[in-house]
Amino acid sequence: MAATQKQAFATVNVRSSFSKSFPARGLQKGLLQDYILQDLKVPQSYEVRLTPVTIFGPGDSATRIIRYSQPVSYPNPSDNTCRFEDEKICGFVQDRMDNFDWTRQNAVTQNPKRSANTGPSRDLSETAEGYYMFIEASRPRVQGDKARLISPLYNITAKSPSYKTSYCISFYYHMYGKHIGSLNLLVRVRNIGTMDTQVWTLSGNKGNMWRQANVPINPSGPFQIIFEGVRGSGYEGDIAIDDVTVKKGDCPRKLDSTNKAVAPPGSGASRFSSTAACGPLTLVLYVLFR
Ligand SMILES: [Ca+2]
Ligand SMILES: [Ca+2]
Repeated sequence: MAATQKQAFATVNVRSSFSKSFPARGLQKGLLQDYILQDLKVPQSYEVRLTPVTIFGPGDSATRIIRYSQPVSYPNPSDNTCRFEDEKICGFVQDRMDNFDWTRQNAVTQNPKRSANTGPSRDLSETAEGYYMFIEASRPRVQGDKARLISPLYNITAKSPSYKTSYCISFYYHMYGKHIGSLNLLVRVRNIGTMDTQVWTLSGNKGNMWRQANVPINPSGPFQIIFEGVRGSGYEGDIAIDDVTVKKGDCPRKLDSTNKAVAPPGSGASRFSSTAACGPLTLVLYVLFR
């Protein structure tokens, strides 16, 4: 088949449907292509059908239902802090590809039989009502189990593929207990395919207190942040987070020896993920040519 003749049609069903065709240029085997549909305005599910068209006619169609995620106005990309006080947790969602989930809790809803000597007694606000997110290290968890919490999509517009914008991710963590594992911060950039890059990591007992981390990132396109809690060697290993801020611009210039940047976004240490989460008004259609 002549690659230059290929086209792909996307059909989008809302109440009515419309189709768009776009030339599939530069196709290579194994390379992921993406195409952004920007005229979707109804917040519901979409049925997307993709049909390759060659000089010999249309090929087999692939159809998939893509659900619209709940619009969130908070946090927004400019300056907002998620304190996890609302049960919608600012649009953060649990990863389903990991081993367990983060738990939302406050001093009132804490299990009275919870393990001593680990986890926070209150959230960052020091009130009994204030919520935080944490990973519970008690059974049935085993060493190495991971729980990921994924942020909404921060929809920045890249002016060119090489254009990068500075953001500062600030958050508070509580890592108290003799069996504390690791807390990792990943950035998932959506430009060419989807790539997860670890931008920060911390391991081990840091004492019974909330500490702040400021992590600079330079994403080259729309991005999500992911908190990954890793269960350590035993049950005294609860890890909690609170007050997450994603702010455009550089991080405040203060030295924090607990911060440990491990890799800038886009450089190595990548993990592929196929999770399909949509921004409010943009649907990214991936086309994998085989
Ligand atoms: Ca809180
Ligand atoms: Ca999970």
